[in-house]
Amino acid sequence: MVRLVLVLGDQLTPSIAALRHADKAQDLVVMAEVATEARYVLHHPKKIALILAAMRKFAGRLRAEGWQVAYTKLNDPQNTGSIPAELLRRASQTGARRAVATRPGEWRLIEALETVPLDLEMLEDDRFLASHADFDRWAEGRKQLRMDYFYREMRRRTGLLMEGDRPAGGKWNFDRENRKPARDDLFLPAPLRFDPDEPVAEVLDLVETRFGKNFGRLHPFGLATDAPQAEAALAHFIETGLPAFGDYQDAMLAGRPFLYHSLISTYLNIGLLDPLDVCRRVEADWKAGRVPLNAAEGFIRQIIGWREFVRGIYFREGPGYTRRNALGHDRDLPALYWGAETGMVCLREAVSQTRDEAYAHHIQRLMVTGNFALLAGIDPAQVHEWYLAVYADAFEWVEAPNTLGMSQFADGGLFASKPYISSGNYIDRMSDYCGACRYSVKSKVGDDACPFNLLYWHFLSRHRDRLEGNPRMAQMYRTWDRMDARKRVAILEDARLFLDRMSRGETV
Ligand code: FAD
Ligand code: DLZ
Ligand code: SF4
Repeated sequence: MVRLVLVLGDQLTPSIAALRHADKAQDLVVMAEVATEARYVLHHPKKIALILAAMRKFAGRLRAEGWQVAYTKLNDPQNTGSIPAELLRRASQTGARRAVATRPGEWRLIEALETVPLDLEMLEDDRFLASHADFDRWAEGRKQLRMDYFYREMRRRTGLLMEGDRPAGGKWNFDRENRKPARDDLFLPAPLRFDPDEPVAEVLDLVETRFGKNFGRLHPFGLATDAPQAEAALAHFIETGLPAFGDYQDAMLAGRPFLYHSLISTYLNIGLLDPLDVCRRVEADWKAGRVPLNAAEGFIRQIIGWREFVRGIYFREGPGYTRRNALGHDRDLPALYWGAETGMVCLREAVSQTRDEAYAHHIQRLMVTGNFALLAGIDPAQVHEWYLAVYADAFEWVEAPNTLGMSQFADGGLFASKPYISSGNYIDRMSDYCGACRYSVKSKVGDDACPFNLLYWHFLSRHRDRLEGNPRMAQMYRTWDRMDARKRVAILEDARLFLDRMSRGETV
């Protein structure tokens, strides 16, 4: 009897587990564009368009390879609006009682599928280097979960950048060489863009009509929507961006959203590129002398280290992870995150490019939007929803640990040894934002003081009980304690006034 094979919008890999275990001759692939997936957060229109366009092209590819595909378009009058209901509709149409799926990347959907009254086999998503069991084995019994040690295991296991059992170049990590601020006279490569072809243009019209009011600009749309395009984007990055990736990984420049970043997270996360294959290509370029070791190592670490590590955390911690709020933060996310006016140039830059591109690079996410939310005490659940909605690469397995764990310390430091906070000084060092800002990064107190400077001390002061015992924070508390007592009072008062103004909806 026919069996249904569910393929989701971020499972667009021909060798995905469910397809590998299916029989082309008799099974029916089920793919569905559904309102619940588009609406569980208010996704950026570019993200919705990318996923729907890539799904349609992938279904076409499967058909060309001989699969039977039952594909539901979003505006199909028969569309039931959710993945479980679409599976059931196809089951009743075909008489199928059995289905096979690859485990989704969000607990929400895993739990929804578990309630479907079909004999549904859920296979592990093995497009990753570390299985859930591998990660749990590694994590078991460790007092602290630190990415660095996990990463070494991944290097040993894959043999990437290894010389025998030693790391190439004698060091596991070249991060110290990766912290150059960018200068605006640098030659910056432009990412490869793709003109919308017919299926993409059709989806863009649909998304404009249905989701045009969501935060984010749909046009111009130049993302890759199939594997050959994603391959071309990767090849372009390796040639033009990778050699300087390491040096300028943490840099930020106004009006230059991409710098030397790869922009491949979205393609990896929806299955158009394979992570190990990407890393092998980068390693080959290093071996051929086209790319320096600090660039190759820095890049490979993000993929076989951070990407695998955060996924391990998400699935190990279970569905409750997204509700954590260890610091008890409860302020509402200010309207400036949705594009309302702000005098803070760093935030204006990060948010406006997010609106235009559904993209911001790591340091903008961590040290600008994330840092500000943490210092200002924003409810982490609202911060999490924002990141999940606005970035094209956002799926909960990767977004939640980055946002709630790394950026907001909402899990109490499960894998971050201290909160990622900084005053305006760090942003000034790594960017060209502060010169054009209405606030002064050099002022520590007063009306023109950079809000990051005020809020930095406010954060440390209000969380003293929890944080001062942390050896990595001791120096910060010593500096605070040495400050003139009147200055400390003035800083805290100015920070409080700033937060009150922001919460009243005034432009800050
Ligand atoms: P590059 O800078 O070129 O890096 C290369 C690749 O390494 C990326 O494509 C990505 O696959 C991987 N990578 C780098 N850092 C991380 C990381 N911390 N975790 C996982 N993979 C990483 N990444 C997502 O893919 N989806 C998210 O929803 C997401 N949310 C984030 C939220 C916050 C608050 C923070 C601080 C980081 C988040 N990241 C997320 C990680 C990182 O910011 C993005 O992967 C990166 O900016 C994507 O751009 P890129 O492809 O140009 O990356
Ligand atoms: C994000 C997304 C969107 C917007 N739309 C769909 C869809 O219509 N159909 C689908 O199968 N998947 C979609 N997705 C991706 C899912 O939300 C994703 O598979 C889950 O969040 C698990 O990672
Ligand atoms: Fe951001 Fe402060 Fe610099 Fe302004 S002065 S851009 S608020 S860090």
